[in-house]
Order: sequence, then C-alpha cells, then structure tokens
Amino acid sequence: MRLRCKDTYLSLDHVAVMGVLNVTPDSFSDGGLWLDADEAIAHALEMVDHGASIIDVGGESTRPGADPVSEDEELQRVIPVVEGIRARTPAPISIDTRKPSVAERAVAAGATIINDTLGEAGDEAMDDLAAKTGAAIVVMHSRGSPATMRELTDYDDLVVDVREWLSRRADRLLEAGVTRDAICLDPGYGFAKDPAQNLVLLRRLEEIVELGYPVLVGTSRKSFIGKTLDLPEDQRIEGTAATAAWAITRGAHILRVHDVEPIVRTVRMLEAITEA
Ligand code: HH2
Repeated sequence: MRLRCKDTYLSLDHVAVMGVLNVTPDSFSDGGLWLDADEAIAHALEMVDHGASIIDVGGESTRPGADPVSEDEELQRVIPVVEGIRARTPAPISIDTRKPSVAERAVAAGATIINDTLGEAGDEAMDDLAAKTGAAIVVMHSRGSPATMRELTDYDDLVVDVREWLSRRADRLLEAGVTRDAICLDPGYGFAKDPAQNLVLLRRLEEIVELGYPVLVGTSRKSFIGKTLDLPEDQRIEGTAATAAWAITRGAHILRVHDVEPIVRTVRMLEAITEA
C-alpha cells in the first residue's frame, strides 16, 4: 500500500512513524518545547534521523479544553517551521490543523499531507484543497470542538459509528475529486471518547482497517494510557509502545508519536517477528 502525497508516494509496505511537532505553548504533553522555529526544525530533523517518515506540524492544541488560536497566530507558528523543514529534508510534512486556510498556506509552503482534525465539525474546503493540490488527507474522527468533545461520548456502537462516519467521509472525499490513494483514515483516539471507549476502539481496530484505506493511529501519551497505568504524560512511553505493537498486528499503517526512537524500535521488532 502507498499514500499519494502530491507528486510523491509514501510507501506503507512497512509501518510508517509520524513524528509529532507541536509548535504550541499548550499542547498536552510537549507544550512550549518547540515554540522557537529553529529548535522546532532541529527537533524535526532529529525525529527523521531516528526513523520518522513523516513530520506532523501543528500550531493549535486540540486537547480537551484547549483555547482556540487565531489564524494569524497559527500561521506565524507553523509556516516558518514547514518552510525550514522542507528546505532541509525530503521527508513528507503534514499540517495538523482545524483551519482550511492554514492547511492551504502550509501546503503552499511545502506540506504534502493535510491532517484534518475537524472530525464531524468538518469543512468542505479541506476536501476541495486536497482535491485541488493532490495533497494526501488524513481524516480523523472527532465530535464537537476541543471545548465540547468531553461531553460528546454517547454512541450506539462506538466502533460501528466511527467506522461508518469514516467510510462516509472517504466517500465525500472521492466525490470532491480526491484520489483513493490520497486518503488515510484515523479513528481519533482521545477525541470525544472516554478512556474505556479508547481501549475498545483499539481492540476492534481491525474493523476500521477492513475499510481498505491506510489507517493512522494516534495514541501517543494520551490520557487513556495515563488512566490505565496511573502515570503522567512523561511516563507513558511503554504504554504507547504497547498500543503501537497492538495496532501494528491489527494492520495499522501509520503511527503518530512523540517518542520516535523507542516506537521505531518497537515497529522494527514487531515487523521482524511478523516477517520471520
Ligand atoms: N492527536 C492529537 C493531535 N492531532 N491528529 C491525528 N490525525 N490523530 C490524532 O490522534 C491526533 C492528531 C493530539 O495530540 P497532541 O498533538 O500531542 O496534542 P495537542 O492536540 O494538545 O497539541
């Protein structure tokens, strides 16, 4: 399998690791660490050295309760970083945003993947942008906004509801003119799901993989891991690695993580076993 990212293809024959780069003061686990553009770019290059195949740049926290950021502020945070990474490595850059205008500027600056975290709040402008530019698009399930999503956890059958939403979302993208090989689906761990629901959504991940599109899993350091193990954000690497290993055996294609080096080792070890 492969993901079309404008005029290049990212091979997904091996599981790809997407390194998280939050250029924000308030992200839940690395807020404030990479606000300086030069330091952010250096961190991106380090993640590529450690085996990341994609760098995901975000300028607005999506954690429950996060304050929204203006378009200007978000652009000031992410565009110099996208340009700086683009100038130094061919690794695909994804832009993690809820604003089509930010995605558009980031794609013009060199991003080739749109990481659309709007979920059910969706904006057709994202679809049109993906169709027009040929950028890949990750569609992630979520409900409401960071301010409201904690209350929006009632589902008939969580996994069936998420699967059906992702399937309909992919159909809408195809109708908008996005090619099938440019679409990636994400169940949206931590977004409008309580801790127990996140575990179920992982256990039944195959039901999402069965849709036939590449699947991205973003569990890194999330609070359901913290709740399960009773550990703070900076002690969730092993819990994250367990979710990564599980997701790989269930057929996930891309893992979005903060701790690239240990997760790349986890992926390589898992793949060595499955290929033996
Ligand atoms: N999770 C976060 C942000 N963006 N994108 C996708 N596709 N999937 C995810 O699971 C996902 C995402 C939240 O994590 P993080 O970026 O570390 O935190 P914050 O939103 O506080 O910046």
